[in-house]
Amino acid sequence: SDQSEFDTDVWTLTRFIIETGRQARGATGELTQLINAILTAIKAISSAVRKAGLNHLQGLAGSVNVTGDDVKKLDVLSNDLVINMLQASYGTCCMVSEENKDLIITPKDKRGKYVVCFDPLDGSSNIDCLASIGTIFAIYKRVSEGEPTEKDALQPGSNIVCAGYTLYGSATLVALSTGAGLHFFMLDPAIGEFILTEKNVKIKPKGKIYSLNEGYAKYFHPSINEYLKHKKYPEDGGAPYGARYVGSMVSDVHRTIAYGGIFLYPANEKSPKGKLRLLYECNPIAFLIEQAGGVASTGTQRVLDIQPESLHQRVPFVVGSPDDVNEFLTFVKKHQ
Ligand code: AMP
Ligand code: P6P
Repeated sequence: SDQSEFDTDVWTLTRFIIETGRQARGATGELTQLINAILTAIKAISSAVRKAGLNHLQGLAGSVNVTGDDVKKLDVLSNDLVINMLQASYGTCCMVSEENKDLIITPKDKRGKYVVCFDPLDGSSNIDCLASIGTIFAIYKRVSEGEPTEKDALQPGSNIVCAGYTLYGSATLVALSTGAGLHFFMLDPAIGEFILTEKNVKIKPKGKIYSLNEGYAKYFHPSINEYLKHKKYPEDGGAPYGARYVGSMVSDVHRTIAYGGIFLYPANEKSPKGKLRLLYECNPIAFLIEQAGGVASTGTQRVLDIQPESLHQRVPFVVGSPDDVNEFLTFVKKHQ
């Protein structure tokens, strides 16, 4: 059994958020309650993801499991969990989910002042091969009065109050920021709490890894292929970069923050705006990367400055170590 000493003064994420809430003058506790509701959904998703293999086997027998219950696909189950936990927190007026085409309006009697944009299970195409998947969220204060509208959700990422991602990997990790640094927490299943493992995480100024799907090379803008050539055959005789690509953005982004380097999902001829969605993939990740001292760009502008026009709009996305992203931007400029 685990012989490590039991920490009787453990810093859980719940305690951390209560602490930062106490330091926020005039805070009523509504945001604290909302963040803790998201964490409840994330713990439940983590449990479901860990059992997915079994459910999936049951799922093979069609859409019902061996006991005749409907086997909800993991991404639908995750979506329902987030929506239900958030609405039950009385902290939201509306939400945007990758799984829902339209704005999700919170029932009148449960409304609060926050808007949450989330991807309940990003990378779900990787579930069946057991590659890591994640949950991503961004929280804003509503800007409208009365009935919530899309305007409440179509805010630039620079208005984010809190954002985070969860990585259901070899362990379950939450990366979170309320605008005062990026912090990592690991789930301790023994007590069902996320434990603070790293405060004020900072990304390296420059890394040695590039990460993108080179299968689209045929369709990339010349600036991308020129940049990649420079990474593989450095003219200055330096060592080439390593390549890593999981195909699950939270995994690729978390590795980029942990080890340094650059992650790109650029536009290509087949996807002229790229693939990743601004509201619930790019903005939260851009906010977190900047909190870690990194850079998040579309290639032509800072992601957090974009004024969104539609709930599911896509943008080209390049994030990572400042020296790496800025070097990439010089290749874009050369071609403009
Ligand atoms: P509230 O009254 O709980 O909705 O909080 C009002 C504002 O205080 C929020 O929009 C945040 O800017 C800040 N705040 C509240 N709770 C927290 C927290 N737990 N951590 C960081 N900032 C917080
Ligand atoms: P591609 C997963 O489906 C996802 O939305 C992101 O998590 C990931 O970065 C991207 O798509 C992978 O897309 O085109 O490389 O398979």
